[in-house]
Amino acid sequence: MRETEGQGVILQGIGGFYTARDASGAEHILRAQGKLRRERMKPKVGDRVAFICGEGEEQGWISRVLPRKNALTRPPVANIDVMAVVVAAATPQPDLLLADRLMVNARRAGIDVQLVVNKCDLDGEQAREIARQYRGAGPEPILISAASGAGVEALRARLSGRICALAGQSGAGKSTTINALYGLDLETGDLSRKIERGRNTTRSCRLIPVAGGGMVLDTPGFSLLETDVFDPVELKDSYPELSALEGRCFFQPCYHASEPRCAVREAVARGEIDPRRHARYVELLEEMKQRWRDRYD
Ligand SMILES: Nc1nc2c(ncn2[C@@H]2O[C@H](COP(=O)(O)OP(=O)(O)OP(=O)(O)O)[C@@H](O)[C@H]2O)c(=O)[nH]1
Ligand SMILES: [Mg+2]
Ligand SMILES: [Zn+2]
Repeated sequence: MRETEGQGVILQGIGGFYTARDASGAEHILRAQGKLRRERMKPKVGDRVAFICGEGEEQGWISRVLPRKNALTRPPVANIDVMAVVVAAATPQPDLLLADRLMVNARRAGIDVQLVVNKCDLDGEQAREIARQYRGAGPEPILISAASGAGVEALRARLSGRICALAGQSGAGKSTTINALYGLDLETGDLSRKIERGRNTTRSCRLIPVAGGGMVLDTPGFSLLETDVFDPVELKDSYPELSALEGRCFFQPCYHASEPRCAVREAVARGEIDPRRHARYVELLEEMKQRWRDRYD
């Protein structure tokens, strides 16, 4: 039997079936070869893969996952240039600790982070308040209303030509934002329906090629997220506004939590770093210390 070999990017993976798009734009339905499963190499959306298709066969096989630039477990995606962390100004109440966790995981994976505050039409004051908390914490937050279109142009410019994943709480408006950005028609759902069904409207990750050579990745929201386990002293390295003061504390290394003569705590006291963002950092730090101690249990 003749076989053809190809390479492509995984757009979606559901129930062990993957859709990959090759350079010509053709899509292929693939399954993972047994050897990948034995190696516990589970392909992720965004992976570049090599595949084999038997002549006349509808479905091919993924033979190899090409080296990854980066990868995340939640959401389970690979080779992302930028992660847009989407929070709603209202409805649902923004969970900024969840947003911080997403940012930490992305930064540790070497992925750029862009905070997007959506639903500004519902509560503009709250949206600006959230943006203030992230002063110095990476690029300026982008405030949008996916419903009215306000700010969407600025976000489109920021994501242009890159592979961008939107991640965040269920109901924050990730799918609605992608629809507004690119004139698409992804399924969206109001909060009462989500609660009724007890789950997300978007149920799997999906990578969508868009005009201008970029790709956008819609992900299911979640309400709980654990940060990966790592040495707690590294946590501060994922907070740009803390890293900016690195080396200026009396104690070295400094956790920037309760140490005396800590440059970060002094910046918080002067109002240069937001106290709520710092308090959430301390909360994650305590959690990470606990999990680091328990890591062999
Ligand atoms: N008022 C207002 N409502 C919005 C806005 N953006 C989204 N919504 C609404 O918020 C609800 C949730 O939007 P979705 O796009 O489904 O949210 P999601 O983040 O994709 O949710 P999951 O797929 O469950 O993770 C829908 O009813 C949207 O119409 C906005 O800017 N303003
Ligand atoms: Mg969605
Ligand atoms: Zn310090």
